Amino acid sequence: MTEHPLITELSDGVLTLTLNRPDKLNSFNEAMHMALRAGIERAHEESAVRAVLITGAGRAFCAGQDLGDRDPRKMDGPPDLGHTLETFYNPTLRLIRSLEKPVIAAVNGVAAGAGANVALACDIVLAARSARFIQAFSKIGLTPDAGGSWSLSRLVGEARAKGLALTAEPLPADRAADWGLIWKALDDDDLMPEARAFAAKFAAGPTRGLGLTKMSIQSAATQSFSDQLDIEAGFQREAGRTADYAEGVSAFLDKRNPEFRGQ
Ligand code: LHQ
Repeated sequence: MTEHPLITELSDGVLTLTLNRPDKLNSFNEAMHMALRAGIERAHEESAVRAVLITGAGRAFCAGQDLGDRDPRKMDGPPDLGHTLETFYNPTLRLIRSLEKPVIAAVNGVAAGAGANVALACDIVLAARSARFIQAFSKIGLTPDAGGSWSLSRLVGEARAKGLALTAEPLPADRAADWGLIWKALDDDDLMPEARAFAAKFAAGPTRGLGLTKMSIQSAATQSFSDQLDIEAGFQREAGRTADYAEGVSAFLDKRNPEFRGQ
């Protein structure tokens, strides 16, 4: 029996999506692409989902595109890889960025090519110390995709972005954290417990406020200071009308822990 390429589990508000092609280091084939997209779409649609956790089965997070699926020797002419990106990667990446809920990547092992950049599109990236990030594209004559050129240059600046992309040198998780590419590197055994704890905390948090926080930080990069002040005011107006804001302030004044309901 063929294993499903994505293991999906919803528990206590956390939707966990585990890339599940361990023999191929969880590289993307079409079935895995479509399953991951369906998982993120579900997170958009269901209010019961209040946080998403993406990780990989086995020893890798994801080795990018399954290169066996895109073997030029088995094709009549040159492939249209732009079509592959437009059809499979880009819609999913846009769904991750536009999801108004936190998305955590638990990078359990190597993350290469588009696999690294799917992780970097997430909101909180945690990585096992043994994991490494490889912008593998230049090794096979390609150029960063899956948002990598955008994410790398914003997260670590042009010099490091170019260094990573042009050399394809593996970046160990600790250095990725030191450089600000990811949120945290953790001992391997601590990765999943800590990632689940993060996800659980978000899932029990003020969902609308967290979603607006994500949108606010994302919008800031392309706004003037003055325009961003207006955006903040609009978002805060909306956050201030939520039941979770009322609960947060009441709990503070009553000196108790808040019980957010994601409303
Ligand atoms: C793989 C893969 C893989 C298939 C490991 N495919 N089998 C977008 C649009 C369209 C087309 C092209 O691409 C893109 C975006 C991209 O993602 S381009 C970049 C694609 N990814 C890569 O170039 C990375 C290729 N993989 C590697 O360099 C190594 O496997 C890494 C450094 C990730 C891990 O190295 P090792 O730990 O030494 O493992 P391994 O190489 O022995 O791999 C284990 C198995 O996984 C092996 O299969 P086998 O049957 O021999 O056990 C690999 O063939 C398979 N595998 N990556 N992307």
